[in-house]
Amino acid sequence: MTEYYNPLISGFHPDPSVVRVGDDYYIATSTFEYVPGIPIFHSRDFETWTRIGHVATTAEQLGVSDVQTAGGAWAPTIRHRDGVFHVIITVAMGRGMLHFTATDPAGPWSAGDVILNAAGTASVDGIDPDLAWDDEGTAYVTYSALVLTGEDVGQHRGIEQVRVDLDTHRALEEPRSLWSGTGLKFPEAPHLYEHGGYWYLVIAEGGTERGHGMSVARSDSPAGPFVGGPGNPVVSARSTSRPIQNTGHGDLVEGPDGWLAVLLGVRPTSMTQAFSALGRETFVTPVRWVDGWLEIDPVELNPRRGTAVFSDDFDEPEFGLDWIGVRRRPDETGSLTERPGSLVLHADGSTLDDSRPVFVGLRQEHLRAAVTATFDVSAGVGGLGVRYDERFHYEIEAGRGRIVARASVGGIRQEWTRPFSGASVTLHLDVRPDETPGIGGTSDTVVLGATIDGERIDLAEVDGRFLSSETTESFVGRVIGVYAVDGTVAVDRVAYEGSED
Ligand code: 6LW
Repeated sequence: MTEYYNPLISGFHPDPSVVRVGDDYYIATSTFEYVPGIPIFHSRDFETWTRIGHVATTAEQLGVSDVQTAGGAWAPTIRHRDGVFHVIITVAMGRGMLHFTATDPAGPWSAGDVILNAAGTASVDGIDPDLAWDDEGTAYVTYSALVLTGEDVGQHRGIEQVRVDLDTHRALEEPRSLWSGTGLKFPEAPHLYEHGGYWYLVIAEGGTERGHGMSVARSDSPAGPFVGGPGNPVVSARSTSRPIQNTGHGDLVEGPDGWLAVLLGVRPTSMTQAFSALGRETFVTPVRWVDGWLEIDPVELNPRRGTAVFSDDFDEPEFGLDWIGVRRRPDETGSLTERPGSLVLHADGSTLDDSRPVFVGLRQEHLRAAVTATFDVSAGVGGLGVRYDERFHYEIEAGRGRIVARASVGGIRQEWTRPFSGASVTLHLDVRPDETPGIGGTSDTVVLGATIDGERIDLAEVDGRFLSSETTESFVGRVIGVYAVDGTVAVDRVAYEGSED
């Protein structure tokens, strides 16, 4: 039984990387097309984690302004050396493999430098880069050589490595192939550790879905050759009924009471554990070094109890750290100064079907959630919605004489409409986990409603299975937010309540 909460960081926070600096711990996670990107979390006890900032505060730092869906900020590695924090990451279909530095992990971070190949002609071509230094201070970038550019795009060359000059951001050699696992698909998420006289290479393999796992090899040198360990995979939930599945993509750290692995997982529900509504979350599990090899415990569910509450009355001139926008910053789509005490959203012709909606959102971080948003729609049409991406989203909107609930599922659309002539309205988006035991269940139900003249009216109850990482085949998770599609709307308050019960 883990003593730590699991999920450790709930909601759409995949591909975690962790670093310890003294008694402080920091975690960075993936953010894909969302801005700001690459959140940094801080803890001193490995229980309470606080979002303290972001590596990338603009879309341009990542190159995600027009990035295709599923592309963007994948899998960071966070490390610390000689007083400097480093984050290395590949922005897929964006700027490529980038290196950021900061002296304060809360930021500001550098603008991000591309890690160039030895010829200096392009980014090193691979994902999930790790950064490690040997005793002489030589920097090693070890990565998963999934080819993202050129005629070989989509090919996978296994785990590769280059020594890099971090001053010039240029590889010092051609890529070297390293041990790439036990033969399962998608060897990725490599991390190097020096421990007990060996260099260890920990990777994910099997794919980030139900076959996911972590495997380990060791060598006398950071450059290999590496030899796989006797007990691979050292952690996996595949072919089990564990409540946490897809466990893999882990990073090791010496925690307050022993070594730990921070890794991704999902919490699929329904009769066959088919649907992970929140997407891939961050989990933790104990690790032991035994006879020169790793033992990693299965990941145990230990959710935070009680109801978490978040609200924003938009009284501050800047967005809080929880807010994210799609391919642009929240303050590029909404104003907190135009009408003090309100978030003003000016429609620009886009809707939630578009890649750059006028949308400002929060991650759904609990299996059960109730979100309300109070609008002034006297001059436009706006609403409250939950999205995976442009093809998969549910929303309820008001304005121009009606209230509309809508479900968009891969091009299939259904609407529920009622007349509405008011100017002020509170919209509701509730997520209710399914309690149907066994056959006939689903993940959850999304209820879309409105309070009109003090009376709550629910327009639709929509099966939540179509907003899960499996059905959308997505790397992200649910994001719930407010948006505008016509004219100008003002949002006076957003309130989120969530629980795991
Ligand atoms: C990440 C890689 C992966 O870079 O997905 O499926 C990418 N595996 O490890 C985005 O999470």
